[in-house]
Amino acid sequence: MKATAKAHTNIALIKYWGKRDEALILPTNSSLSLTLDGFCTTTTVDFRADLTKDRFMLDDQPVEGEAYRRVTKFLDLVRQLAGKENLFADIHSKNDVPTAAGFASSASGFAALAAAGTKAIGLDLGNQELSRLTRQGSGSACRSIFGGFAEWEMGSETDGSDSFAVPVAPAEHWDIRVAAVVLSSTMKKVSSRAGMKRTVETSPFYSGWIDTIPQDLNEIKQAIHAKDFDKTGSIAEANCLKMHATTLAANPPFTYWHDTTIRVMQTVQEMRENGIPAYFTIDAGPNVKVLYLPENEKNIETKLRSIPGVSDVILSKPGQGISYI
Ligand code: 2P0
Repeated sequence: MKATAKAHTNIALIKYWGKRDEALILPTNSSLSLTLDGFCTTTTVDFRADLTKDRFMLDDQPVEGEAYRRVTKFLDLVRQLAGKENLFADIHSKNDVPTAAGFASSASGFAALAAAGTKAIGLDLGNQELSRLTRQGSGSACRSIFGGFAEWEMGSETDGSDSFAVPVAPAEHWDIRVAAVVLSSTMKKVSSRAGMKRTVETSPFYSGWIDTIPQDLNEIKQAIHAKDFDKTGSIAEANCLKMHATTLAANPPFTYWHDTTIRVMQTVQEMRENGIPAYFTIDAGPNVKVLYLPENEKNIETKLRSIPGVSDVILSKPGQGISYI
């Protein structure tokens, strides 16, 4: 009872920022992302009758503690669904998501684990059902089931039955690019889980964030379908700024930005003023992701690499959803 699956990470253009149910991982807003080809996790799950507990190896190292607990807790859901509560697994994961790039490896990680785990235990789930299950491992992971652009529909049911991702446009629809700008200095990080919780509970700006999501989502989907780069980029950039504004008003206040983060943001805005279309987005960390079109790749990469405090620039294209190996 063994299966291997591969999944790619995704970058949110309309952010998921806040939970209405922490146990089931139900969001307070719908979100939309682009799955990237450069960063992936490959996971093999082997359910074996001779095991008395799960074993989890990440990049050939045994994992314990909180990361182990999250993986076994997720496999409990898989076991429950299959009616095989007493069957444990050997899990081997390989991460090709450079942690320094600031992409959440939990997105590709839980998508690959869900795909391999369900297949290994003999479940045959459709992508919608798989996305709904994956969501309970890590919210953003439910979008990585699909390639290209995907929307996580927040749903309204208390049991989470209508909260899963749906495809918006496949990777082949539009060759839009993402440069991950890696900063050389690090800072103490508020985890995205803790950050979104504090913001929901204390930020007076949070209601403003929620109020503007439906319009952002509607408009960006139209822009993606029309391959309107300026519209897609400007909505994504503004949405990112709104998310980060909520953290500044939280109690206690916090920000994920570093001085170099702001320098990269300003450089992107200057590039636009000089006629090079580029837009930024930032997740729960100091690194910046820059959206651009293939014809401007050379120019943009050179400019980003020249910013003091930038240690690397990693380029990526739209990627595919989960696959089985
Ligand atoms: C996103 N982020 O939409 C947003 C934008 C960070 C900023 O999803 O608690 O690791 O496992 O559901 O998915 C990061 O949060 O959080 C995230 P959990 P997750 O990509």
